Amino acid sequence: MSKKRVAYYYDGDVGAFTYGLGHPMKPHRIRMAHDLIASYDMLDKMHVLRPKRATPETMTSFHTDEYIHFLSRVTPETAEELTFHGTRFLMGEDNPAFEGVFEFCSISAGGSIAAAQRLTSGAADIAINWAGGLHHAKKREASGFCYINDIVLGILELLRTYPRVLYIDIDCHHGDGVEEAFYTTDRVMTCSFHKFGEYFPGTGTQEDRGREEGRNYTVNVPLKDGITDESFRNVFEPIVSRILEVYRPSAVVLQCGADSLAGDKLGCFNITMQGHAHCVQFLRATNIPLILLGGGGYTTKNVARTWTYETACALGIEDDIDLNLPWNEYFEWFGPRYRLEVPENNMEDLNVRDGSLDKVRRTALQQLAQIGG
Ligand code: VJV
Ligand code: CA
Ligand code: ZN
Repeated sequence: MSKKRVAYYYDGDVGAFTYGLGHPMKPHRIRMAHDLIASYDMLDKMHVLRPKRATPETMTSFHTDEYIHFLSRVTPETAEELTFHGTRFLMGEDNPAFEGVFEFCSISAGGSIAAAQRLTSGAADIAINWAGGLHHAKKREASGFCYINDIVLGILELLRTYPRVLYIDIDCHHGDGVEEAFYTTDRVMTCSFHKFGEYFPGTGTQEDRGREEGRNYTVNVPLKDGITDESFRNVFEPIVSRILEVYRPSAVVLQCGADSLAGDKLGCFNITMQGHAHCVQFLRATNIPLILLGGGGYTTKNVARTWTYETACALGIEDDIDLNLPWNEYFEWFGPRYRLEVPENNMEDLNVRDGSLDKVRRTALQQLAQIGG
């Protein structure tokens, strides 16, 4: 099945929100990606939809009433008072109470919930929300640039129809918020690939593999600096293939955090645009209903490039794409080469030097052998 029905969720307001001067998270990159997607004439090849904003009530299917009540009211002016001087809800430098923070969250969450509904209704094979993927947000607090966990909300929506959902997270950081939400259930398997060792948020060892009914349904793949396309593929493909065999998910949610790309401002991996997009191609080829979400990504022009290319992969038109960028609103940002590429650099791959990559893969596959079926 080569042609797929793709639903693409985008709200034209999202690019105007700002976390504040100097903050690495820039919602503007979503608009840059959208403009590039438009300039490649991809919009008329998919259903382009503006998501309904998520309401406070829908958000409380995961978050506490108290936290949502707080978030829906907080402003830059009232933050000090409403957080009891920064002692509650984990608002601070990583998670500032910026102007319009709740509206931003409701766009992000609204997109992921709508994407889930588009799959369960059978109206799409693949649904995309580049404004989603905010995997650190917790039930009762913000964390790591994330306030509302749109991923958990989207998965909960999928679980109303599907028996089993697979969540895969290729952001450079550990997908701790999603892992925690489904740690004790076998109806969601979570699998995060991430940098581990003196790195935010500090969780995600292979010892953490779920509890009770969820035992073995949490898969962590801790990695070291400098992982290349080849090394990444050497863990991603065998682990995800085995998961698909033993778990047989009804739907897959892929968090496409772009801070795993080479040259990212906060990331430390050496993955190219093609290597990153290979994960999308690999999951698309399984013919399982698929949601693609954004996430991290701090070298904004590379984020825009990669999410554009991954949109083309969802459509199955990546081989027809001209890697010389077409004229677009932000063309000058993409110099000096003006190409759709994120090349690798010369950093050392610390995962192969000491055989840690093989060890991590072996441990993950051993864990998956414990799953009956
Ligand atoms: O490492 C941390 C936490 C600190 C305390 C807060 N200071 C600001 C930084 C160190 C321990 N936080 C990480 C959070 C990373 C979140 C990643 C999110 C995702 O990609 O996984 C999904 C969207 C961190 N790393 C870098 C920064 N914070 C950082 C925050 C800033 C900043 C520079 C760096 C906030 C404001 C400003 N500069 C002006
Ligand atoms: Ca990850
Ligand atoms: Zn990240």
